[in-house]
Amino acid sequence: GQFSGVCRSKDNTSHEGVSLAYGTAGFRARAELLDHVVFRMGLLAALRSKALAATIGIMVTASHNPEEDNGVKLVDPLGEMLHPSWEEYATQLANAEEQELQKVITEICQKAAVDLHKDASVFIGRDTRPSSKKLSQSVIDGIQVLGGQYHDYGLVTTPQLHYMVCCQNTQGQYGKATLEGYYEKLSKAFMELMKQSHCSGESQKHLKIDCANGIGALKLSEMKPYFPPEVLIHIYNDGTKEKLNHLCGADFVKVHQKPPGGLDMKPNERCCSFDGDADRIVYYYKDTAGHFHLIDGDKIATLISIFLKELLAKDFKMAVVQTAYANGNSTRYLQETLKVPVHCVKTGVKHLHHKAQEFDVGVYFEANGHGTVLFSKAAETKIRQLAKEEKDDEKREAAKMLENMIDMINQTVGDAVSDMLVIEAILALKGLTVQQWDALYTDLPNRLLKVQVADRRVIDTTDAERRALTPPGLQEKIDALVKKYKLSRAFVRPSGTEDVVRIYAEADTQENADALAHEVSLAVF
Ligand code: NG1
Ligand code: ZN
Repeated sequence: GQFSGVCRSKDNTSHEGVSLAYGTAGFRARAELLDHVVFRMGLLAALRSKALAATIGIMVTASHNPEEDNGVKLVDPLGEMLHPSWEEYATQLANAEEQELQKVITEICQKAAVDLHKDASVFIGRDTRPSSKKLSQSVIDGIQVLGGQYHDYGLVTTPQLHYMVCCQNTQGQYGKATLEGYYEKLSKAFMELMKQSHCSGESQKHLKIDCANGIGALKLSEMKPYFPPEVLIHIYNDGTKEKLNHLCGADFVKVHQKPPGGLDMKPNERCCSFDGDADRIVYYYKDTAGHFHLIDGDKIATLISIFLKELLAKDFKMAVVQTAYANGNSTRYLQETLKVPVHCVKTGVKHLHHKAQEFDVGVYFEANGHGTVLFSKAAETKIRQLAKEEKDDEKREAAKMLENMIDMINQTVGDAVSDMLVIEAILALKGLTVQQWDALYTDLPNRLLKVQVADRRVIDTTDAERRALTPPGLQEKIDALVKKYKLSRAFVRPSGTEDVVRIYAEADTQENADALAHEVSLAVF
């Protein structure tokens, strides 16, 4: 029949008892459970491509999760996350029994008005996990079963794949859909901005980067020749010695609030960490007394907002989008000191991205370091026009800076390489040291915990996940615990990527934040 070949050898049958849901970051599991899932996501990518008559992306990665895990996620035509209306199809396909597969495909085709005779085009990328190569081969098998075309980019960062998909579907308007095109676009904008910077302190130029033993190291090394030799980036944890994400990377640094292994930090040196697929970044340094200072996604959003606000003409509407995990003092600083509107949305990049699209300039960051800046089409056109035609020298220079920022920022998704260049450029342009940046505000002490429960789905939340609706009584217990401490806040939510419930607490001291988080975790059982 028309689906001949849909069924695959035995190792692709779904594994009994393992039910997967397309969550915050696609599917994630131990790599050996995923072969049939990625094959089916190859099918789904082809279906989505046929439905939209556009190129769809598919990335094999489990980001910051252990090397033994893997995952898969789809990328929509403009580089966004898969549209939520299709997440359900992804879950249905991934969990279908082998003999039901054809039926499920037919149902999806009916519901989503897919014409199977249409062409399909899929871009594929993968991270450096040992299991990724074989899994991406299964993705290709899935695409080919439905007669789709594909381009396999091989080893790329997640945001590079998003960039390629966007370039392809905008007929090159966003850039060239090649790695060279990506490196050229970003490095050119960076060098243009550096020309506009007047500070040339030697220490400004040194940056140590922990690449989590992942794809970021490979891609940064590839990018290095695009910069002149005075740009001094030093790559650590490049994957040649240690395991991916093991005691290093952005997630490790953020969660443990301590430096990664494999990177020797001298006092006041500017350092940063990427995660395993290079879509997150956090900065940090050690002061002369040896204390570790984390500069997370909230402080990155703040730095970028300060810079953009100064350059943007008054009539541009700018806002910052955060999640409930944003440090309370970052929100306060943005609203009260900087006077920028702040919006809180549910965890997950798709929610932040969607909200940020409502503004001329939308800055969004998760506290863990995933984020970017979106410029509306109208704002971008206006800025490019001002950069060319504005008579006032100062205003024209400002517009030019903004134009280069637009070209350097990966607007499709958070991108550690692009964000790093943005931050480095802003620090240089403003003549700020990492200590001055850190001193903008002081983080409220906080603690993030996770606990395993029988069924995490019994917790249902509201108010951008800041309040629990179910189980009954839980929110009241949390409210009572929060009242015991000063400057306190706490919430719980089921993770979308792990089988755990996450607990977040803030308070006036670290001891109190730890105690509150612990007490809330006991209330969850
Ligand atoms: P979950 O597992 O749903 O909390 C985590 C991160 C998200 C996001 C996704 C995707 C936290 C608290 N949660 O989601 O922000 O980055 O992974 O990678 O950091
Ligand atoms: Zn990631």
